[in-house]
Amino acid sequence: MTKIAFVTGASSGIGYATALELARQGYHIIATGRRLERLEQLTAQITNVPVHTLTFDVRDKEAVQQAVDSLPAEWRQIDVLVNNAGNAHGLSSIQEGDIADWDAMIDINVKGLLYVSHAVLPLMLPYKKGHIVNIGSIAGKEVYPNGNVYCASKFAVDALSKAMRLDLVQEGIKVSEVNPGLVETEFSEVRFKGDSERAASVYQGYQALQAQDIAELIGFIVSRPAHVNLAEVLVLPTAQASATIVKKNL
Ligand code: NDP
Ligand code: 8X3
Repeated sequence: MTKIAFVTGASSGIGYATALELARQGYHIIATGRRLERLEQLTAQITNVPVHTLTFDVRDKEAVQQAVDSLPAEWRQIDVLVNNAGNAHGLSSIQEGDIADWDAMIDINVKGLLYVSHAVLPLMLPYKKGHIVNIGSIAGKEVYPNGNVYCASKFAVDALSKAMRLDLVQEGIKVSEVNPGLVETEFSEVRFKGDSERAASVYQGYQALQAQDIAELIGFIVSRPAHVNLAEVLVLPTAQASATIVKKNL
């Protein structure tokens, strides 16, 4: 029987690796992001199952709805939604923060997750089954200096994941939350606005998690038996003990 996974932020990092991992498990993949060329690169790598790409900005609620409405009939019974699209923008104290960065983080990480869930849920509810996996962060469990609004956005993802689990339990839909620590992706490139040297320094002196580590965890979560829900997982590099304590050999 066909299984379909809808992955946001599949053009990079955790989302890209997750799309590959779920394809490996036999899921037909709906891969979404803004960068079409990256989604085409992903599609070219997946040869065992069909891939359907959708390009939209999760901040644009009409575009999100139009993209989901555009799905052909054979792509409309969605089994798994991975709400992964998101980023940090800047790392500044609250008094020096850039309002445009704050808007981006709240609009993408919080409102974008809501818009996508709102559009996709009607494609799950009639079947009384389905699985939503929200990508939170250790930043949604602990605040750290200068993390303020990014942390707030991920605390919101934590609250929404718990709330979605409460609201959807009677509908037979599982909600899981994966909270990674430091994962080496384009995350820091985006946070530091293309400053590659600063971005690379975040991952120096220890073995950071790789996108594949998170993808395998998501693959494990969605492959549990129907009666098992791994509701929340905090996954850290071995060298990381908290949001601020990392054992580095520099
Ligand atoms: P990347 O920067 O590598 O990937 C981010 C993905 O999100 C891209 O595919 C990007 O696609 C998509 N995205 C960003 N903004 C938008 C938007 N406005 N509309 C649609 N898609 C968007 O970072 P990661 O893979 O590391 O991040 C994935 C998730 O993991 C995020 O939610 C992040 O907060 C979380 N996370 C990351 C950690 C880390 O250390 N890396 C740790 C904990 C959580 P495109 O640009 O093509 O639109
Ligand atoms: C990303 C991990 O510690 O940079 O959510 O906030 S961290």
